Amino acid sequence: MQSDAIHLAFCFDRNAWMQCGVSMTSLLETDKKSEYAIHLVCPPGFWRDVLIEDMSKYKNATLEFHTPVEKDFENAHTLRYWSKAMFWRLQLGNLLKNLDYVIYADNDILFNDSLRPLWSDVIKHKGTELIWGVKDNINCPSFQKWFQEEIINHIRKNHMMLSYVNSGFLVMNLAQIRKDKLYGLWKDTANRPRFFPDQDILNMTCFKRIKFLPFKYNVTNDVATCEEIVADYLKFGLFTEKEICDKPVVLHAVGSNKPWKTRREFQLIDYLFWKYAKLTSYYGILFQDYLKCDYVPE
Ligand SMILES: [Mn+2]
Repeated sequence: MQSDAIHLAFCFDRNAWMQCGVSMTSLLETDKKSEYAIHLVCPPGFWRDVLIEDMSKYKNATLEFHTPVEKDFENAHTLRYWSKAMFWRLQLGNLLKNLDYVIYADNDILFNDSLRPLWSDVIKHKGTELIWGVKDNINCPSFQKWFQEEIINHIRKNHMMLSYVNSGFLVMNLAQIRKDKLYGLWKDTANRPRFFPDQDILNMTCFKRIKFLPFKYNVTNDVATCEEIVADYLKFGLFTEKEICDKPVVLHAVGSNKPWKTRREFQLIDYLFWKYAKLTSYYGILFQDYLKCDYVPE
């Protein structure tokens, strides 16, 4: 592996290892030239062997497994369909002690272009921002109407309007996170009830020390179905029209409408998910589960 490898991390428990495999497949099928050092934070289990075997055909990538310290988030607050694995991203500074930066991606992300340009920006960057991320659609009034007033008040109260980022795709400045000893704070406050647990923690503790990424690094599935959100993005200056129309690098299936469990007319993200799922050794299991699912969005 060349020293200029792009360092990328995923975190998952036994419920999401197949989705992580599909996400990695999408990246390595899309970019066969760049070298990737992929860090997988997950408990030990048979999935490690399956992923190693499946990914062995990609000579431009190495996989390294890291076991999360699960007890640190045993009492952490979760809600909706989220698992405690969402907090493991907060451990990357400790687990990847030799790295100054890492790109973190959720398992519900599909890649549509190389991460090389982003990583080139990362390695020449001199700033002390703690995280880099894309502004979240929660910043948009037309999106907020779907949430309880409480969430909006919570964001307003914490002065996060128009600067709240989505935590599904991040560049993390691990050196600065270690230097500022943020892990202790993150761990100790994770048991407090929050609307978007790990995402709120990151936004509140990194506030004003966040570098905003272009929209193409976190294109959420609601953009394809809700034109009000796009109108708000432009109206409130979150993104320019050109940014919104740029070729997506990262597509993110936010909310409960996941490509592997939602019966609906296909969007680009669903197409990409099944296109790459088909190249994995567990496609049959994914597709059987999909046929059994009965979730149809309104
Ligand atoms: Mn996600």
